[in-house]
Amino acid sequence: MTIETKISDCMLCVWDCGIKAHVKDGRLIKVEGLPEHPVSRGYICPRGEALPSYVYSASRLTTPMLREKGRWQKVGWNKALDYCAEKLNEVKKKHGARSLAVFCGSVGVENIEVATFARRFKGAFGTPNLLSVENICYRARILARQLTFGRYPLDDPGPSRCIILWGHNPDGAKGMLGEQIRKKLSEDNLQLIVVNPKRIPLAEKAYYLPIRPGTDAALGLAMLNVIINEDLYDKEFVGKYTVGFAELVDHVQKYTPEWAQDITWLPAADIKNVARIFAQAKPSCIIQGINSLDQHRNGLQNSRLLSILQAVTGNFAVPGSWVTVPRVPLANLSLKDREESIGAGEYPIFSSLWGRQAPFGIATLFPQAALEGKPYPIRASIVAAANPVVSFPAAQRFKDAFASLDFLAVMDPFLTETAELADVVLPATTFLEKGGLAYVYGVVHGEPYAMIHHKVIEPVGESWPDWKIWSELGRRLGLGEYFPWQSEEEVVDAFLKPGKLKDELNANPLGAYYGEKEYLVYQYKKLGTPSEKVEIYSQTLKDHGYDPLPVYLEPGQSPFSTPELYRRFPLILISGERVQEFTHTQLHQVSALRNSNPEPLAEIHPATAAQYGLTDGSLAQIETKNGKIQMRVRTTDKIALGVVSVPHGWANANVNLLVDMDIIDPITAYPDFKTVLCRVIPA
Ligand SMILES: Nc1nc2c(c(=O)[nH]1)N[C@H]1C(S)=C(S)[C@@H](COP(=O)(O)OP(=O)(O)OC[C@H]3O[C@@H](n4cnc5c(=O)[nH]c(N)nc54)[C@H](O)[C@@H]3O)O[C@H]1N2
Ligand SMILES: Nc1nc2c(c(=O)[nH]1)N[C@H]1C(S)=C(S)[C@@H](COP(=O)(O)OP(=O)(O)OC[C@H]3O[C@@H](n4cnc5c(=O)[nH]c(N)nc54)[C@H](O)[C@@H]3O)O[C@H]1N2
Ligand code: SF4
Ligand SMILES: [Mo]
Repeated sequence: MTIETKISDCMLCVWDCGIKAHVKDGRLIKVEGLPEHPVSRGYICPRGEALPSYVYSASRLTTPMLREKGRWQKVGWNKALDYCAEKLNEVKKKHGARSLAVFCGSVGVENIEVATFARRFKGAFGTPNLLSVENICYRARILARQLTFGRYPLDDPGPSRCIILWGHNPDGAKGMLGEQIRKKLSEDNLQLIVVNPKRIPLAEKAYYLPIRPGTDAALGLAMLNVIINEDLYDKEFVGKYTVGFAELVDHVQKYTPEWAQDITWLPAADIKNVARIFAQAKPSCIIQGINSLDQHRNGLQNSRLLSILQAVTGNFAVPGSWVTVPRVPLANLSLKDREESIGAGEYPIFSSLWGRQAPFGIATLFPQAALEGKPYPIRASIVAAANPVVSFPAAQRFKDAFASLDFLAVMDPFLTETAELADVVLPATTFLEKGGLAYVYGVVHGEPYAMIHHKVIEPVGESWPDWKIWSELGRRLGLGEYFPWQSEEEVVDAFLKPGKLKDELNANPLGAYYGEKEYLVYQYKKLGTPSEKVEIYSQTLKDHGYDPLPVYLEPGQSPFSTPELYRRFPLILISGERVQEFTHTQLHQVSALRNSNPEPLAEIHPATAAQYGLTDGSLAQIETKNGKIQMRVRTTDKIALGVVSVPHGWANANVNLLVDMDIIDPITAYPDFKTVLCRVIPA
């Protein structure tokens, strides 16, 4: 009997915590946090601790499967890949290469190996259509910050005196941040502000603003009004390093706290107080929920407002504010597109900002391309590391779209709801069974740190790592020249450019810092905006026909914008608050996690529940104009009156059946996940 302890990292979610993996006779038996890891510092969540049950779950796919006469048949890799190649060639011949869409989920954009090989394959095959969660997650806030600062700064809360948790509940979505804030609250003179329709646990220790969902821009504009009119902005920073402040001064005059009070349902006095605290504390740092503000018809502008709040108060590139880090020096293994992806013309900034091409097409246009052939037909898809029929909005339409294809292959360690629609499923290993690189810590944590991801165990069953599946499929399509690598070591080598970082990473399993945070970057570098300054006023947005300064837009559905609909659906549905047990649609099969979170629950204020004949534990039907689902109610006075918070990721009570894409952000094509009008009745 041999027990080995291996250093690795958990890639079950974007935070990529360091782990110690204990392996007995080749089998993973226990996982612990890694105190020496400089970013996660020993933190591990229940999902990380449950990794042994996840990786050996009985529902793992262990061989490729082909659908023959409507039934799954286990087949060998040769047969499965030959079949995929034959079908892909057929579709290419009939409809052209662009009729293939490669579809990636959150793992499929965050995991460098998974993302790069998907991109490389689509380039080699000749389709421009790589569709991904970037159309519903994260890209909007990156774009908003790039438009403002010319680069992408992230929160640097360690030294902050004031933190605003704006639409973010760290205890569910980023446990290590929750711990860090509690520690700061006990040691420091930290002023914490929480903006959230739900009184999250950290709100108990904060100045709490229970905002009406979808009205964050009104709060942001009114805060700017106070900061400017009370002379609380950073005159030196604004004068030397920004453009467009004068326009902002005029722009915000009409957005008074009294105006915002009626919209946000927050007292004007609170809005004023919070604006003053934020502007005066210094350094101050807004920690924005990754998508609570972005998944809105005005999402990019919501995020822009937060950037402007940071900028006018001088909270940029100083410790404790928003700070950029240098890019990790990795080789770019993507191939150039020969044509534009679907939607590139309609969403030009999303697709290309200042000549920087986005690697992704507009995923929310996929159903239209598959079902209606607009702008041209998409007839085949390879879905890698995504479960879009559950995770995407307008779920029924996504499901219909995937079901309508001439060919669908899914690469995943599990038989997901999307895989159930496929012609072929290809069993991918989980991250524990392959080596590679850790996520890009600079982009997710704002830490200029990199790590080689170390393999922990051998592949389960006959599963293969993504790079190998794409490479072997590529070879069968005559594209072998694009996939010259034969082993994981060769793949990692191809990513790491020769140099200091490569040597350090190879020498140190814990990883290495490759640079420093770029404090005061505006003093020694030109910012990447056209004016080379911080752009409060964005000429780029103006040139594309969008508002150069953010305005307030009522949510697409609301008591005020759609009063008729509101009469029938008088409650506001917010969806997708993260819980420690699950990552989106994943991990529901792991019993330790399922026992602690056995079923989806709709959170409703007891008074709201009573109004509709519901009590704690009643089974309710939740209905919007798009559909209905059932789940039990949890009554809690932590949630604002008239708001219903429903989790996402549950296939049998899929909240995305209730969400549509009728009104999407004109800049990013993001749907509105957070402000859907609904009603609840006893089921
Ligand atoms: N209503 C509502 N819906 C939402 C959200 C919301 O807030 N509200 N949030 C949205 C957001 S932000 C996101 S990011 C999306 C996430 O949407 P998805 O990314 O589609 O969701 P996941 O369930 O994480 O699916 C990831 C899949 O990758 C597989 N996988 C894991 N590791 C590997 C690997 O190494 N290789 C391969 N090939 N597969 C692997 C998993 O088994 C899983 O099936 O959900 C979105 N959906
Ligand atoms: N455990 C776990 N962690 C995860 C994930 C996971 O699936 N599981 N997914 C990862 C991914 S891909 C992502 S994108 C991130 C998501 O990360 P975040 O977007 O930060 O997720 P939450 O903190 O749950 O954000 C939702 C919060 O916003 C509040 N909210 C809802 N609507 C509004 C609104 O209109 N205004 C305001 N101000 N607040 C609102 C909700 O009440 C909730 O507390 O989490 C990541 N972390
Ligand atoms: S699942 Fe938990 S342990 Fe794993 S990376 Fe995410 S937060 Fe860390
Ligand atoms: Mo996400």
